[in-house]
Amino acid sequence: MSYQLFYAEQSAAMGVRVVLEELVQPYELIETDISPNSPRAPALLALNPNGWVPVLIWEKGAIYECGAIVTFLCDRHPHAGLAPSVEDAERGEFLQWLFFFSSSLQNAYQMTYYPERFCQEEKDQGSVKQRSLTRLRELWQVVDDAIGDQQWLLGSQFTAVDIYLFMLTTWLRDEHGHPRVQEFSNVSRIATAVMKRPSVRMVYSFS
Ligand SMILES: N[C@@H](CCC(=O)N[C@@H](CS)C(=O)NCC(=O)O)C(=O)O
Repeated sequence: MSYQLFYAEQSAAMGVRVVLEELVQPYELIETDISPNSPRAPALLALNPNGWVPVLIWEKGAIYECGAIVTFLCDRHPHAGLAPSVEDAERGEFLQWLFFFSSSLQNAYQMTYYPERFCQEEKDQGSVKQRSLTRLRELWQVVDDAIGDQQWLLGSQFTAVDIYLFMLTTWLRDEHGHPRVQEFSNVSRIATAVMKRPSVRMVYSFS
């Protein structure tokens, strides 16, 4: 059975799709509308009551949470070397970045996009937005400093966390007051390298 992926353009499901491409696994996309004022598809809600993508369906069930899905896929298909194995010294760092991206960085993005979800009073939205923009910059700086002059986030081995990093850089938007990726030269270098991969060019429709 091929995988099925609840999917929307510009969402975290794109990163999962790149991972599936890199793993050369068959999959089917279930395109779904996640725009703020649209109702969520009942089939999506049945699997993820939060109404978010990505959700991955596999032969024995379905899972949500992007970081979990990425780990699950890399571990199921270790031949591609997209994740250090549990015995490898880099395994801990791999998990660290995956969790940092999916909890801290992704959350900071959410707060800049949807400040109304993070405060009770409308008057506080501007303050939430300002603080989260600062936070987003601080968090990217942490990643940039950690990379230093390494080739990839984990050093010399390209892994799924580099794909995740790339995906997150595509969410930077001038209209939201986000920093430009070029402000973080090490992040930018890795994002540019990831962008050249055939899997990424296909999923993100770069020519
Ligand atoms: N923590 C979740 C967050 C998923 C998430 O926020 N997905 C976004 C797209 S990137 C979404 O479905 N948004 C719709 C909404 O917030 O209503 C994960 O990492 O999978």
